[in-house]
Amino acid sequence: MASVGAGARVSIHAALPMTRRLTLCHTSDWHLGHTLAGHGREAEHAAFLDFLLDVLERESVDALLVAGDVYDSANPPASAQAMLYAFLARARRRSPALDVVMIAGNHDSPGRLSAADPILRAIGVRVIGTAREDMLVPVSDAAGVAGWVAAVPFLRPSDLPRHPGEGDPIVAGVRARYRAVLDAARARRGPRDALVAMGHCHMVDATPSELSERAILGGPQQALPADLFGDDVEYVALGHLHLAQAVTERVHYSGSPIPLSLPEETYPHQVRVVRFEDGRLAEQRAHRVPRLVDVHRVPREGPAPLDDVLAALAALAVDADLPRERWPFVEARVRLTAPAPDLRARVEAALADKPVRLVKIGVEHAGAPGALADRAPRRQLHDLTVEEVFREAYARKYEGEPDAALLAAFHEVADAARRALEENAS
Ligand SMILES: [Mn+2]
Repeated sequence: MASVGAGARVSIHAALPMTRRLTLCHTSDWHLGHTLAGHGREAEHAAFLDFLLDVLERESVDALLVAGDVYDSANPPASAQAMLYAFLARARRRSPALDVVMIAGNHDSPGRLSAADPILRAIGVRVIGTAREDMLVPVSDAAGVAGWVAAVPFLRPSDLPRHPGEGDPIVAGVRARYRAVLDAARARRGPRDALVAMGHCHMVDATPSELSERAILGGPQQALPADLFGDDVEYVALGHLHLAQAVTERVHYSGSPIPLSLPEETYPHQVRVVRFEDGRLAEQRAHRVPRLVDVHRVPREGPAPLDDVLAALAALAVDADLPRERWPFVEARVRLTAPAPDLRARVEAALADKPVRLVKIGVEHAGAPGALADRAPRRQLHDLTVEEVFREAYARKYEGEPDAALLAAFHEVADAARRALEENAS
């Protein structure tokens, strides 16, 4: 449905009957089926999809663009597939004219994702898994086709033409792929149709997250320049990076809707609503996704001594009435100055009566890192006794000297190993 109502402004195109309006919603990196240290994310995904349905209806969105990593893995669990199909059916009921365009990301199986395309077309959904498929998708407002989407999925080196032309072969190959689809759109578009591109890739100058995005397309040239898309492309909806960010005024990553790793806890998770008037970009706005499950990194600033961390964990204030699927995720961030074999037990004890889910005990060692061979004075390994090697290894991780009990335990293991070696040799 196009939103041409009482609020419509008189535009400079006075000769035209009314301004042509098209509204897109851009999202990506849902990672349906994701687990965090074994904990499912279904409740968070379900809450996000409810939120998204509200946005689509409230903002009178004409087309939803999902820019890859729909699923977390190439072999998603049945529950994740059921969640996607139920969402598409509900979207169809609530916004009957909605178009949906989905592309495969590097986490998705291209063939598996687009296997459903022939049947999903019947309800206005297009799914593009590989560059071998038709990547040009028209999207409509209430009056008919109002935009053309070059829906290019995540490209693998084998998806690129062999001899694409000048410069880095990967960049030139990706450029050639986009040019072919965009040229087809240029040939078919009406004068007031919007030209839009989608992609799942890493652009130059973009900020990757610490843990949950694999390097893609391989090699140092994996980052692509923003001039990949022509000047007449009014908006580019990208996926892959989980931190929402603008590459240029018109080229955006929507980011993931939920934190997919602990460092993503600080991200302003969002979806973008983008409006066009007569094919030109007119307005874009981010809608923050409410956080259903809290993430507590303790302490937030970084690793601290164990006793401080245990005290902070014990002091965590948590709503006791939350259902289990909303229990906060917790990371303990410990800086060790001496071995602590009972570390996990002590962390778990500090959290014992709290409705939280411990996902990680991060350990930083206070010793002097570096290879043993880098230490002065430089000596050959065969000049050292086994105890000296053990003391050096200890010093890399911890402060001070190993205590007598630890040294005795070390010698017990070392003697047993020596005896076993001698028996083997004889
Ligand atoms: Mn992703």
